[in-house]
Amino acid sequence: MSCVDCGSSMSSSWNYCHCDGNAIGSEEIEDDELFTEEETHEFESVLEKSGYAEHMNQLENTIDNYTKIQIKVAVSGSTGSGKSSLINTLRGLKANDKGAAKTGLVETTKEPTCYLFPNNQNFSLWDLPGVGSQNFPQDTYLDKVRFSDYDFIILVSSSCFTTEDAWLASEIITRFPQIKLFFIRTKIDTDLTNKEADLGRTLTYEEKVYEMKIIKDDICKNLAINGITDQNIFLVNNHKASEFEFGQFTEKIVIQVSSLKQNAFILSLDIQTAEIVPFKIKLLQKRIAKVSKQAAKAVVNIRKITTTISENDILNKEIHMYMQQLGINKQSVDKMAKMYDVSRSSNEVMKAIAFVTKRFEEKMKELKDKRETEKPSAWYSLPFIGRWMELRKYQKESYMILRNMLNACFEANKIVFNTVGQLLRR
Ligand SMILES: Nc1nc2c(ncn2[C@@H]2O[C@H](COP(=O)(O)OP(=O)(O)OP(=O)(O)O)[C@@H](O)[C@H]2O)c(=O)[nH]1
Ligand SMILES: [Mg+2]
Repeated sequence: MSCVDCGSSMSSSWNYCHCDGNAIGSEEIEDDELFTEEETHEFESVLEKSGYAEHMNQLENTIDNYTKIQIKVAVSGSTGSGKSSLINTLRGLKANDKGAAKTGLVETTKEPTCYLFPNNQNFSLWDLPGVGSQNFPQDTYLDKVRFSDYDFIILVSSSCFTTEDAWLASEIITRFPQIKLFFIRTKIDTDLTNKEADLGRTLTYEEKVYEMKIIKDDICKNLAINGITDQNIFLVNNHKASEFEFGQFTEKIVIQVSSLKQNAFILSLDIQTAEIVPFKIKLLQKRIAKVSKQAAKAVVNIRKITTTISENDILNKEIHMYMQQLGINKQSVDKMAKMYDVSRSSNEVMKAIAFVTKRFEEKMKELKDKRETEKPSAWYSLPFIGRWMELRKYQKESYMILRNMLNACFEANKIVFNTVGQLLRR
């Protein structure tokens, strides 16, 4: 894989590239991130027009608008190819988890079934029966599944492309050229195990890479026969997202999904891959300026209207989002261990989580004590320049807390990843 910032290739997908792009930074806050004079004027006129509570609601909606964007993904392919298993892995679930898609050796997906992402109900994955299955014959397939409704389509196969797969791929490309198509070849683990059984020995790393190349070349050749070139093809093991090309697959979706939906996709994915985490960090970092402005607005108003969201609520919610997005809590670590099939949390991981939690409690307590001892904001009675400067002062305080906490979560995330990486290499 290569770094999203510097482009250099990384030897292991379980370590971050330590180029400057990934660093969150701890120096002074850039002036263009702080309240401008115009924004202060705007804030005042909005307060007059819609009132404080309404304005805070609107702000929250704007900051979290990624959860309002609809993303619909179709997953199709022949019976037993691993569609439902792939959907589970993308949703960060194992087949025996609550709410997971049913998987099995006999035909299980008979009707299109919708699965929502746990932290974004507007992001849906559709498990579609394959072409030629009982209720979905080839001649009515396209009318029945209505591919035009989807943002992208994933075609799953577990062996050589069937004639139905090839037909479907060329129909999609001809009829819906605007929709991105991804080809997923599952069960690579089984192919390699079979090869080892044939040879009567374990394959070396280089031999595995060579076998994977043969499989990929074969898919390319089959697609090319049907006039399909230059496609997104990824080889995966649905049971272990850490193996083969699962991470590259998620990264490619991020790159190819329209920019409007990109943020929604990144923040909704509840699976930690080394490819996705740097995207998550960049997005969370970008939110700091907006969220710290919201927090500052809460401070200057809190003594006027007490029924609405406070500075403390805003920071609390945002920092919990960092922890959830970067997997810094016991629940996420357990989930990651389960997904990657490694023994549960090492001491080092637990220490990293405890460190973040402790720092979070300390920071919030410091802020609470500060607010309790300082004079109530006389914001409304200050001259304009005073109101502007006060907003900036409060914003800087929450900005520093958020940046500090994002840094702490980033460091803890590196420890989690490196630990999982080491366990996987054993
Ligand atoms: N080893 C291995 N087994 C897999 C993989 N993907 C799926 N399986 C297994 O293959 C079987 C079929 O997987 P499903 O996900 O149910 O396949 P499907 O395409 O949804 O099947 P239908 O719903 O019947 O069309 C299950 O036993 C899975 O555990 C994989 O990448 N590797
Ligand atoms: Mg299924």
